[in-house]
Amino acid sequence: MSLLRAIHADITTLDVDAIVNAANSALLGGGGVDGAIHRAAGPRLLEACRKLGGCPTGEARITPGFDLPARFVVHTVGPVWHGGHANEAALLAACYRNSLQLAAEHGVQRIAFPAISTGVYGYPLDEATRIAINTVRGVTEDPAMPQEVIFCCFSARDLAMYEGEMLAPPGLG
Ligand code: AR6
Repeated sequence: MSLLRAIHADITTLDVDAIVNAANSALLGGGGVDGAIHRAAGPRLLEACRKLGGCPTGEARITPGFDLPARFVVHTVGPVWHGGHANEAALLAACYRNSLQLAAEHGVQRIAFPAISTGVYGYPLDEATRIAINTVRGVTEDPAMPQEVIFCCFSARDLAMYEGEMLAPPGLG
């Protein structure tokens, strides 16, 4: 079982083995956390992403972190919120699961996630937070998974939501 914690920070500043990018399926940059990661990693990140040829929703790809303190960036593509009946929950859970799997294959021990899909993609924060925590808890029962998973919240409101959900009994809600 990994250590899970939530912090309030800019994910581009974290000195961890891998940070996760909430990307789009082109993997060619964008706004939000994606834009911040590309700015901080430098232009070599875009070059590396071009070679990946995109990524379907729910899947993950990995690149070096280049100028970031983090050694790797795991790029995953969250679902756009369409009201909850377009497989959004399963796709969001797949983002967390596939990102952790890919990170583990690269020897990552400490990994930080942003709140995938809860910005531009419009996923309601409470539901997205529950999926993030429950999926990570389930996956990291496997000892081959990263030892420490950090939920990197970009606002005090997001941090309060994560802290509340982490204290709630697993599986409820
Ligand atoms: N560190 C940590 N979290 C951040 C940072 C940061 N530096 N900047 C923003 N966030 P979003 P999405 C938070 O919109 O909803 C992009 O254009 C933000 O407050 O970045 O998955 C992509 O290219 C929010 O909590 O990602 C896609 O087109 C969370 O990161 C699209 O947006 C996710 O918000 C993906 O949308």
